[in-house]
Amino acid sequence: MRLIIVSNRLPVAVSNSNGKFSMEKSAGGLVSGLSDFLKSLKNNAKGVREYLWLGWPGDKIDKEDEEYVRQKVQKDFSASPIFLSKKLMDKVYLGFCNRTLWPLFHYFPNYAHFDLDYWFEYKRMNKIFCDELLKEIRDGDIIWIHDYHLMLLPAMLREHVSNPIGFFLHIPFPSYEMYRMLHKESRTEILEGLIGADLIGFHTHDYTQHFLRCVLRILGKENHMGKISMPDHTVQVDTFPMGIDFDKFYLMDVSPFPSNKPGRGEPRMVLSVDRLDYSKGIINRLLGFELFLKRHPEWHGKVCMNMIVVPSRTGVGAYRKIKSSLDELVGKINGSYGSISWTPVIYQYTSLPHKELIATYRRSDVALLTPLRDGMNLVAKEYIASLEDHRGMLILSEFTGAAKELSESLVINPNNIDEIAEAIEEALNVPMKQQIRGNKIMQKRLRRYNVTKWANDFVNKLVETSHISRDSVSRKLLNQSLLQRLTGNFRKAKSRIIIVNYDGTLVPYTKYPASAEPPEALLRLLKNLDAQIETDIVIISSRGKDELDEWLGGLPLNLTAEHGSWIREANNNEWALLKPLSSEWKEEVLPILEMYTDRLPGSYIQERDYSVAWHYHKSDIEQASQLVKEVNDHLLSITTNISAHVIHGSKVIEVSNSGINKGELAMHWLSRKEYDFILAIGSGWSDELLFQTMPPHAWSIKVGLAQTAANYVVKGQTDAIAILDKLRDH
Ligand code: GDG
Repeated sequence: MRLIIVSNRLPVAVSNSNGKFSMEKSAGGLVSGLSDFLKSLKNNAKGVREYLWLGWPGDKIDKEDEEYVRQKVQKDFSASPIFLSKKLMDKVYLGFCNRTLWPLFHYFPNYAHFDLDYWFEYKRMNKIFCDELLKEIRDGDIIWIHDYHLMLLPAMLREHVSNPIGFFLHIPFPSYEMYRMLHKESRTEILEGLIGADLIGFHTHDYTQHFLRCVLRILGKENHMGKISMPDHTVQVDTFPMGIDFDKFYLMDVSPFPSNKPGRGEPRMVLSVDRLDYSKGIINRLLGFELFLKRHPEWHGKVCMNMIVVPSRTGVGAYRKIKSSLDELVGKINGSYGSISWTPVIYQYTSLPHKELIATYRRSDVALLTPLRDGMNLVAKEYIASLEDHRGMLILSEFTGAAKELSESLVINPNNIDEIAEAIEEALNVPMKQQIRGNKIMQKRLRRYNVTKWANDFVNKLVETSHISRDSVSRKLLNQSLLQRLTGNFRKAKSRIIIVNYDGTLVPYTKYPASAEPPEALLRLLKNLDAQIETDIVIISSRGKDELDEWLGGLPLNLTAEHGSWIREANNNEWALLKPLSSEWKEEVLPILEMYTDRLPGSYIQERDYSVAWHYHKSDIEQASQLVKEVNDHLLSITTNISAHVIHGSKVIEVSNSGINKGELAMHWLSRKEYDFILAIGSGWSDELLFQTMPPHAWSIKVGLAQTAANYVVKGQTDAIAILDKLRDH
C-alpha cells in the first residue's frame, strides 16, 4: 500500500539563488511530526511501505525550473510538487488561511478578515490540489490530507476516486459560536468538504465535539458515537493526540552543543521557543517574566529567559506588528532590569539546527510555553522528552492540546499575567525529586504514544472505517449491468408490481412536509408506468389520505396512507381500512406528545385517523436531537402494553396501530396475485419491513447507501427515479 500525504506545503521549501537551488526544511509542527513518522514507515505502519508527499514547494521557482525541481524533490524527498503562483498563494495562504481561518480557529476574531475574494481563491486552490492529486492516485493508495488549508479537498476527491480518504486538523476546531462567524457559504462548504473524508481526526476531544456540534447545527447531520451517515459513505470523527519521536529527543547525541544545566553561580535558564505567532502568547510570557522580576528582586542576575522566536508568515501584517511589539518589550525589560553582567532576556529571532534545539531543551531549567490557543504544541512534548537527566520544569498553558496529556507540569492560564509570574517562581523552586518524578511519568506516556503510534492509529482506523463503509456499499450497489437485468426482467414479465415509497423515493425529502408535492414530470412517469399492461403501481406513505388524494388522486394508482392503515385501490375511488383498527390508544399518546411539544419550540402534532405524528423539523436541531431520544423511549415504554407502535422517521416520530406496517401492507398485495416481477423501492427506516417480507425473486432497493435488508442500494432519490424511468414505455 502507498500512503499519499497531502499538505499545503511540502516538507521542503525550494528556492533558487543565482542558479543554485537550496532545499530548506519547512518550519512547523506538521512537517516535523510527519517527517519523523515517515522515516519509520518501513518498520511500522501496517501494510504501508511507500509514500508520496504532495504539496506546494514555495513561490521561489521559475517556470523553466519546474521540471528540474519536480525530479529533484521526487528523488530526494519522495515528494511531488504542486506549483502555485505567488498571486494565488498571497490570497489563499496569507489570505484566507492565515488572515481568516487561523485567527478564527484560534479565537482571535478581531484579527480575522472576511474577504470573499480570499474564499473564492481558497476554493480554486483546493480544486488545483484535487486535479493534481488525481494524476497521481492509483488503486490501493491511501490518502491522508492535512490541515486547514485543504478542508474542501476530501469531498472534491470523493467525487472521483474510491480510495480511503483521511483528514487531520492540526489546529483547534473552534466552538460553534466562533466557527459560525465565517460567511454562510464558506462555513457550510468547509463542513461539507470535510465530511467527504472517511475519517476526520483532531488533537483533542473538545475539538472533535466542537466539530460534531457544527455539523449538527449547520448541516443538520446527527452523529452516533462520532459516526455520521452520508448517502454514499460513513464518516468517523475521532480524537488522535499527535505524539513526537520520543527516542530521537531522549537519546540524541547533541555534541558539540553544550547540554548541561547551568552550574553553581550561573543564571538559571527559562526557555521559550515558538514560531512567531500571536496565538503563542509570547507577549504575555514576557509580561509575566517582567512581573516576576519586579516581584522577585532576589532572582535578579540569577535567571535568564532564553527566547527563541522562529520567523513565520512574514507576509501577514498582524505578524509584522507582533514582531515589533516583541522587539520593543524585550528592549524595555533588558533596559529596566539588565546590567553589564546580566541580560534578563536573551532573544534570538531565528531557527536553530535540530541538535542545538535539543541541547537547548536539555540546558533549560524551565520551559515556559504560554500559547493563548494551540492545537497541540509539540515543543512542550519535545522539551519533556529531551530531559535525559529528568530535571526541568514545564510551565504550560491550559489552552494547548498538550496540556491534556502533560498534567504533571505547571498548567496555567496565560491570560493571567500574575499566574505566569508566580508559576516561574514556583518552577524555579520545585524540589529536584518532584521534578524527576513528574518528568518520568510524562516521559513514559510520551514514549508509548509517540508519533509513529499516532500515525499508525490514524492510518489503521482509516483503512478499517473505509472498508466497513465501502463493503456494505459496494456489495449491494445497483450497477449498470444489474439495472439492465432488472429492466430485462420487467420487460419479459407477464405480471408486474412496483411498490414504491413516496417521501425520499419519488420526491426528495423536503424541509417542510407540505411542500413535497409531486412535480408534473413525476405524475407523467407514474401514469406511463401504470398504463403498461399487467402493471400494478402501489404507492405507500405515512401521509394522510387527504394529502395523497390531493396530490395523486387524479391518477388510477393504488394508494396507501398512514403506513398502510388506509388503502385506495386503483379501480375504486374509495378509501378502506386494511383491517379493523382501533384508535383508543391515542388518548394515552397525545398527552405525552403535547407535553414534549410544549418543551420543544417549533415541534407540532399531526393527528390522523389511526396514527399520530410528532414533527420537529422546524425546531432547533440540537435541542431536538437531545430530546428526541427521550420522546422515543417514553413512547416505547407506554406502547408496549397498548395496540400501537412507534416509528422514528426523518425529523418525525410517528405512532400508529400495531400490526400496521409496510410489511403487512406488501403481503396484502402479494397474496392476492402471482407476480413474476416485483420491485420494492424505499428510503426510510419503516421500509425495512417491506424489504424483509419480499419473496426471493423480488427486486428490493434501498435509496441511500446504508445497512439494509434490501438486496440492492442506490445513492440517492434521483437514482430511484432513474430506475423507474428505465421502465417507462418509450
Ligand atoms: C501546528 C499547530 C500542533 C521550533 N523551533 C525550532 C524548531 N521548532 C519545531 C519544534 C516543533 C515545531 O517546530 C513546532 O511545533 P508546534 O506544535 O509547537 O507548533 P506549530 O508550528 O504551530 O504547529 C500545533 C502542530 O501543528 C502539530 O500538529 O501541535 O498546535 O499550530 O516540532 O521542534 N525546529 C528547529 N529549530 C527551531 O528553532 N529545528
